[in-house]
Amino acid sequence: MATFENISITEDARLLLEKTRRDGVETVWQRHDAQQPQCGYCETGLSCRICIMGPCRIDPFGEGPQRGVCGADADIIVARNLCRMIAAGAASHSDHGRDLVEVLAAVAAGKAPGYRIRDEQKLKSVAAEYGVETDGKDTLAIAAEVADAMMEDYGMRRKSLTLLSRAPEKRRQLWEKIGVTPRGIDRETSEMMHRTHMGVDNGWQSLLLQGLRNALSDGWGGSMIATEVSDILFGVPSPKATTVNVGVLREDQVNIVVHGHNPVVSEMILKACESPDLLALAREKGAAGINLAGVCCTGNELLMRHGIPMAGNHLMTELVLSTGAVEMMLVDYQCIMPSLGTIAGCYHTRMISTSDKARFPGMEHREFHPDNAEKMAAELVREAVENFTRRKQVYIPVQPVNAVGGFSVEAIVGALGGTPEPLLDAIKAGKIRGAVGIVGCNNPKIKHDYGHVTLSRRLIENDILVVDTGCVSVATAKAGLKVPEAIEMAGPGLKEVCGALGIPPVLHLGSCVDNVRILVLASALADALGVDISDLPLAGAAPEWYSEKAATIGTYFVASGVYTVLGPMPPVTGSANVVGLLTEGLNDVVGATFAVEPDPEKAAMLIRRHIEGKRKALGLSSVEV
Ligand code: SF4
Ligand code: MSK
Repeated sequence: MATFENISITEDARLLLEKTRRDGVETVWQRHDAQQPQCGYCETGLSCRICIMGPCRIDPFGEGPQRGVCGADADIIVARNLCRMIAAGAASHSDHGRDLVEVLAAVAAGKAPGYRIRDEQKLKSVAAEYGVETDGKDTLAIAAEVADAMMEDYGMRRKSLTLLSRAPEKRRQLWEKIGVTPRGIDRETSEMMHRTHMGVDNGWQSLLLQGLRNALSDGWGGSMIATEVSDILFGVPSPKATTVNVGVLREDQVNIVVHGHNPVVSEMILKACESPDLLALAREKGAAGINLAGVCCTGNELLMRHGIPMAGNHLMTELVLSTGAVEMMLVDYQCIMPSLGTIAGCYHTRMISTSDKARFPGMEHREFHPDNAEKMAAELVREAVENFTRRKQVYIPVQPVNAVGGFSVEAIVGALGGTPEPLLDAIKAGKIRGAVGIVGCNNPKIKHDYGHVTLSRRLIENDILVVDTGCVSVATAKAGLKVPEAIEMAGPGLKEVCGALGIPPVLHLGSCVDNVRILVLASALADALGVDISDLPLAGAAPEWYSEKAATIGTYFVASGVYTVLGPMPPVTGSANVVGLLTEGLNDVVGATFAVEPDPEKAAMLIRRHIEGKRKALGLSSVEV
């Protein structure tokens, strides 16, 4: 087992890891160690269990089998495995989007007490994109029609997704030309699963092209719908002050933590936490108040809209429980380790699963639906307050760090004075060299938060604006990069621009589905310059990714023209052809590629070189990297 210093760069993680050892609690890092050595066939993508003539594997050293029982070679097997990852990621985010559309429809039908349309303006602008007439119509009638039109995007009646219209014209023409324009959101995932069934698509190139289309159906479809409907129902985010790390838990208050991805449950929990009756009950039980905190992307959703503090990111979720300070953790879905129920059992924490599609060992299941959510949230917050008296020893070893979150595209453009022009001017003048979206998870294979923070620091030092989402956003906030004073760590140009605007050099754009905000911002910049996204000095990075959703995000970034550097290697090295296509060949297809570089210092160099190359091609000043 590595030392705590080698496991995480953050003080709260290290101190809580020591605590878990003292408490005899097993964590993700111990389980990762116990899995060593991990399977080399799976790591290289060379194992296949798609049918039960197998499982099969290909010997990468050429001494054992070179084809599966059906005759599939390394290229087919690797491509099929990657495509199934993309399909699973697209299904996850897009299903999350569908759940929000169902809430929108329930609100419109008057069947979702407690929920309402918080942003009519956004509803109307999205309605216009969907061709829904708004003049003289009641808000709920518009909401019903928008929900209906979005549901159509999930199906097979359309030739292309509605929100693709947000992409630059040149990009849409390119997608059309190469045959990757996504049609229905569910359709592309379903077709991906069909094509990867034994005996269907055995062209590794055609499989990967469908992988691009499937990822695009999420980025410009399901995930984009998730973000838009969240904004309509819960408000378009605007900059909010907040605090981060495990120190946001309060020794003197009832602590409730929300975890997962979908804001539908957590928004109702927040409402209940503000109830005067429940606050009075908390005081009766000896607590000074009710403190709601988030982890992972459900937390990001609340942070973006309400400034709710974040206790940690993916690899902190087990450690947060080991403080002994959490009265209740409520989970919805995605990135929730099945170990959490067991860990909570070592403390007084009550663990509640809330989604009909996500159950976990050691958790009580209390299902939320639009019609019962308000009532259920009040009941559960009451039970959390009552649990305060069962609390034993508490260990909250750090003080929270300040941060600012809530930078939707609307907020960024607002800060720029209503148009992206000032940002473009700063890029043209070379004060800002370019921008990078850093996204994704933590992974025990990479020192916790090291990839995120090191890469962000190196980029801002070199006058590159960073926008981040998901678990990265907590890492950079904990490192102090998300306050206006962080401009002191930026290069002179970025410092000047961010200083004048009063914004940090690392902007928090939200949760994992909110990566689509990066696509929208990139499109606005491309349109303003009259070029394609792939011409811009932009890049994406996922320095510590682990999930299938991150594979999908990376793929829709690349398919949208954004060069993307991954930290951990995806399981593709078993096929030189697939690796070649992803890292070089795609340039000729979509004008962007993947790169893989686990060392964030080297990743920063790759990205800077890419950005300077794009600047040069645009006729802007460039430097040798
Ligand atoms: Fe083996 Fe082919 Fe079946 Fe895969 S699909 S398990 S390679 S026989
Ligand atoms: S929560 S997908 S670990 S970013 Fe979105 Fe974090 Fe990755 Fe989950």
